[in-house]
Formats: sequence, C-alpha cells, structure tokens
Amino acid sequence: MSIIQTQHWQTLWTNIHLATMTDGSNSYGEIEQGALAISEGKIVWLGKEQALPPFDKHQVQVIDGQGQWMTPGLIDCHTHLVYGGNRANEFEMRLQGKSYQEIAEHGGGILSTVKATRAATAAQLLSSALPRLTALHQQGVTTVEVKSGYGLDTATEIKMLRVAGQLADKLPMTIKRTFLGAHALPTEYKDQPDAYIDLVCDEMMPTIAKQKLADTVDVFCEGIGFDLKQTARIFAAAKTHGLSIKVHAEQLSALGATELAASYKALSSDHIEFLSVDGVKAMAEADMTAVLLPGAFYFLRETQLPPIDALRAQGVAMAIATDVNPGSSPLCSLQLMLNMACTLFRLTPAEAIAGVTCYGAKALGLSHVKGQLKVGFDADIACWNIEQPAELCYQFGVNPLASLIKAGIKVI
Ligand code: DI6
Ligand code: FE
Repeated sequence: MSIIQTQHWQTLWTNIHLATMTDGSNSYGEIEQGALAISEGKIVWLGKEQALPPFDKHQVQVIDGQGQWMTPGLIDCHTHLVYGGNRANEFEMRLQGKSYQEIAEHGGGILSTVKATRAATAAQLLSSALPRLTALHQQGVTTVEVKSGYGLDTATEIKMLRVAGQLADKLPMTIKRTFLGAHALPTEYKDQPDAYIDLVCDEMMPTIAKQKLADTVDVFCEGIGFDLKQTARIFAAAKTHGLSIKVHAEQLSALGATELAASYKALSSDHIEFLSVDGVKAMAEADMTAVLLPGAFYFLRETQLPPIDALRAQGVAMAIATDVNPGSSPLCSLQLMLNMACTLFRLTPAEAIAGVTCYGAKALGLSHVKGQLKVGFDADIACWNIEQPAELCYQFGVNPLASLIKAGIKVI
C-alpha cells in the first residue's frame, strides 16, 4: 500500500457528501460521508471520511461540511453576458404577435443591441455585465464563457472581449472568451456579407488572436445569420490562427452547420433543436459536445425539441448553459436551466448536472482540469444545503448554495 503524503494539505473538508461527476451523466459519482483535501488550488485527496490517512491537525485547516453536498463549481459554457441596453421593448412586440425573426429582419434583434453596445463605454459595459455575472456566481458558477458579437466592428468586438477579461478581476471566476464576430451582418455591410466575412477573417480575427483576447471562434449559422459557405470561411480562418471552434447551429432551421463544424473538429454545436440524425452521428464521431440552451427554447416559445434521444443513443455529451443574452434568453440563472433541462428537455437530473459540470467543461475544452471532483483537478467546488443531488434540478427559487470554493479558496 502506498503512503499518502499529507504534509502539503492546506484545507480539509470533512462531514460532506460528494457528487464527483466523474461518471459522465450515468450517475452523480456519489461518495457519501466523504472528505476532500485541497492544496495550492487543486484537489489532492478525496474519498470516504473513514479512509482519511493520518494528517497533522495543526497544519491543516479542517472545515466541517455539516453534511452538505459538494459538486464541482458550476460551468456556464455559453453566454453573451456583455452587452449594452436591453430589449424589453421587443419582448412587448413579441407579445403583440411579432416573431423573433420578423423583429430581426426589421433592424431590431441583435442589431439593436449592436447599436447600444457600440454607444456604451467599456466602463458602462463592465458595470452592466457585473450584476449578471454576480447572479451566476451567487448560484454556484465558477467558470463562465463569454462571447463577443454585439460589436460587429473591430474596435467594439475588442472592447467587448477586454471587458469580458476585466470581469475576472471583479469576481473570483474563470472567464473563457469566444470571438463571435459572425453573429449578424452589421448595417454598414448590408447586402455585402462576403465583404463582412473578409473583415472578420482578415482583420478582426488576426488582431484578436494576436492579442489573445479569445481562444475560440463561434458563428451564428442561420437564415438570419450566416450561410454554410460563409461559416466554412470563418472556421478555416480559425484553424489557421490555432483557435478552437464552436457554432450556433440548427436553432431555427436545419442548415447542416453541425456537420460542417464536426469536419473541423469543433468543440461544440449549440442550440441544435433542428439537428438531423446524421448531424447527431457526425457529432458523436467528432467527439463534440451538444450544448443545450433551454432558456432560449423557453423564451422564444420554440416547439421543436432538440434530438435528445438520438444524442443519448449516440453517446454525445450534453452540456446545459444559460445563453444569457438580451434577445432570446435574458435569464441569468443556471439553476433555472437545470430545472428547465429536466422539465422541457426531459433530461434526468444526473444528465442535467453533468451538463453544467463535466460536460460544461468539455464544451470549453477544459475537461482535463474542471468539472469533476477528482485528484489533480482545480478545486472549484460548490457546497449545497440539500439532501440529495436531484434537488438542484427539482426546486427553483430558493438558493441552496451554502459555500463556494474557487481555486481552493472559500469565496462565498
Ligand atoms: N442565438 C441566440 O440565441 C443568441 N445569439 C444567437 O446567435 C441571441 C442573440 C440576440 O437575440 O441578441
Ligand atoms: Fe447564443
């Protein structure tokens, strides 16, 4: 039997149940009556409390977990939470009968947020994004992806990504940035989509890659977004800059962007309500993650459900995210998404929780360090006042978060 070194342990949580999420969506990977040790921001030991090796009680800070449940810190792998203004007026228009597409086609939609985002200073964008990020943080989120895409000119795309980076100085969270220059066609390029794609590929992307303002590229491939050919140009450019790829695909119609993304070994395809069986197979073969966004489905009152059974049958990892944005999902609660993933998409609670932990990490290319309670992984951990993990999906509106640990430090 090997001797476990405990001299370097800094913090030890005892009297705690662990939902390790090391078994994908098959189970919570439970360890009841457990303990977990942390050193230098990493998990260094976990197991049954009974199996704890001897340690020096004077060197290690022991915290009584009071019988709470620990999960990996939650991961929101798809947001657009930096933006100017809001679109409550369009919400009213939709209630009077206009569709999301009609509003977009008449200069509203994404383009109205572009106007407000261009007009806002970086400081204004930061202060309007902060309450949204705070809401996620207070609900147990430790890692958030933030996309650009409301600038659609080089200066504003860069401004958005810089603000997203500054958010990490304001709250103890990991912020992963994605460049979504191809979110919509800006008014000044009306009827010249290919010239705009030139700008995205030849000017914006090289600058953003060089300044390391984002490590991933996303495209909105849709009737009201960009077509397959334009999407392919963006993916090819992303490859040449060594950037990872994601796609907003098959949200309102089936264009085949998921299959295209699979051929580029993309990290994920997101939304995918209209994804075909071939698309599901392509995702499985390319080991892509399906990012499901029940908030946008709910808020746009969609009726076409993503192909959950086929994704499950093909073993495609399913992540769940908020898609926080002013148009289709102004909903800053990953806890609400857990509930909606189960009620609207019929995921099991274990699948939903995997979607905001291990598979949220996978969608961001972080599955080797985040999203599981495992030795060597980042000590990003949420502690919950619950009696069983399914409560995280079952109840909504009473925040069960008891404490939050980020890189080993208790931040809530
Ligand atoms: N799909 C979405 O759900 C968001 N972007 C996208 O491509 C919506 C963006 C918005 O309406 O502002
Ligand atoms: Fe989105």
